[in-house]
Amino acid sequence: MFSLINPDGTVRDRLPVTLEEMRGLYADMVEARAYDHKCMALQRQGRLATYAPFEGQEASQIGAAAALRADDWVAGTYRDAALMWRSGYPWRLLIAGRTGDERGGSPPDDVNVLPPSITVGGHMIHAVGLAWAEALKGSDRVALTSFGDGATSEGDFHEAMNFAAVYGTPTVFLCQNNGFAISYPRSEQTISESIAMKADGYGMPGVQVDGNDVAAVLTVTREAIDLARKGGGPSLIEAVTYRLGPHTTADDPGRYRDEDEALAWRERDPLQRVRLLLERAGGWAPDWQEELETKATTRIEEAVAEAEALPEPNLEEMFGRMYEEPTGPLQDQLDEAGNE
Ligand SMILES: Cc1ncc(C[n+]2csc(CCOP(=O)(O)OP(=O)(O)O)c2C)c(N)n1
Repeated sequence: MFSLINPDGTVRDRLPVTLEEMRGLYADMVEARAYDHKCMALQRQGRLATYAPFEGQEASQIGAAAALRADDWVAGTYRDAALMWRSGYPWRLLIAGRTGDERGGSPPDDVNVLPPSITVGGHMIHAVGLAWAEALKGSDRVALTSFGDGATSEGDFHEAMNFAAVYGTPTVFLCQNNGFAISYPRSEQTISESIAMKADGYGMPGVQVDGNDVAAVLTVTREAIDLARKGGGPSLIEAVTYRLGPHTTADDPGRYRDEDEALAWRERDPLQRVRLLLERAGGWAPDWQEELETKATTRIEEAVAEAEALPEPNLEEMFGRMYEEPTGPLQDQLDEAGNE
């Protein structure tokens, strides 16, 4: 498994970024965690619908996003808010989406990030299509698709991987292996020794990386993107990480996993190791931490206020996002809803 930063903050090899860039990645992870904690609290207050926390997976998401170009495509899941935000999707729309507001699913036109996929695996196909379209148009954009370990047992994973490999589409498959698909452990999900090795069967490179190591994730994602951008086709990355929280706010992980395991993974916290690294390099101080947390909280609070201040959506907005022109059955449903 490829890694660069040890849990104690010592470094194994040359880092792919400067100290200042590492401070930036750390700041992003702090902001992402602030968002995650805030959303858990909002859901408990009844202000958000079900929420899927990503605590513990910040390095996988921020590291991968940092390797992308602003105009590349991103197709992720309900658990990928940090990846999506770092790729341009505003917090306020992610929050709005979680309140059930359809407008949360429409990012600004210049943001090439799809709304989060709730359908496990379905968006991998979209990412392959986007990448193929870019290749056919002669652009050098790539598409990165992120998904969980459980999603690799979906038919869509096979179809997407096979098509991408056969047509050499510039797609980067990022599997965040966080140990579980709801209550189903990774060891029972697939008997393959690793998820990365599944790449062999499709004829593409596969790499396993420490998903709690932001520098390592950035390095392997950058390599996969460089390869795709210069016409070398798709790759599969398995970022080995752990979901510290529940599957969603509707889940109780105490029923299917030993909480000592979660505690052990807290020792491998992706933020802590970068903090320790920065501290060793003279790039961290308690007042800077405080400043980061204050800034992050302010930004998230502003995003919540903006999402909650959106005027009530109208019925047309609920129906109008799927097709250019409404289909007959959709129009009937709209008419019926309007008459209620
Ligand atoms: C096609 C499909 N089947 C089942 C579900 C219900 N479901 C939601 S999340 C989930 C588990 C996904 O696990 P994994 O891919 O490992 O991602 P994680 O939630 O751990 O990030 C399932 C089965 C769904 N949303 N879509």
